[in-house]
Amino acid sequence: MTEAASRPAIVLVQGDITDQSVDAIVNAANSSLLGGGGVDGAIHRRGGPEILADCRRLRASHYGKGLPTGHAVATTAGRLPARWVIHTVGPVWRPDEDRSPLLASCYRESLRVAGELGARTVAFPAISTGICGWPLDDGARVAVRAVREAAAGSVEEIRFVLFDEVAYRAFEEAVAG
Ligand code: AR6
Repeated sequence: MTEAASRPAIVLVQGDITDQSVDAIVNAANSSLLGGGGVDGAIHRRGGPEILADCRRLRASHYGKGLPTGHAVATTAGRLPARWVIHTVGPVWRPDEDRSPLLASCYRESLRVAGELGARTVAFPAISTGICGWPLDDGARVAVRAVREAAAGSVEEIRFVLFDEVAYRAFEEAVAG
């Protein structure tokens, strides 16, 4: 599904983000940058040790205390069919607190980094909707609104890669709504 506009096209794909041939793949990381489960685990497994080596260098330099929630930083994509992985840290969902500005910031900051790199195609997972527990429908709405409002620089295509049909449908509704 493609959205025609002067803004970057929003494309929805059901599948595994590590299969995507794009300039930049966004990783739903944690602040340690040293790997984890979900998308993070899949990206490091498939991308190989070069990604972790870059992450360790970031921890040893600019991000000694880790990458804060809502921020984004790029590394090599190792053996993935992409040029860069952009790591961002999604907020854990809390029923008693609206943390959606932090989730929106993940998308906005990732696009800012992608634009600085000159990336034209960027693949996003549904950040925070797995281990972080964010309800899928709301996570999809925040994601779509954030990328529509963000400055995208060189980015021509924003591809949301949804792992299953439920996630795909949630994003389809968010794009339509
Ligand atoms: N391709 C596309 N989407 C995927 C894939 C994949 N290979 N694998 C899972 N998803 P999650 P989070 C979907 O848990 O909630 C890690 O331990 C999944 O179904 O990967 O942001 C990190 O280190 C869900 O819809 O990320 C952090 O500690 C979405 O991707 C923490 O998990 C996000 O699920 C981040 O949690």
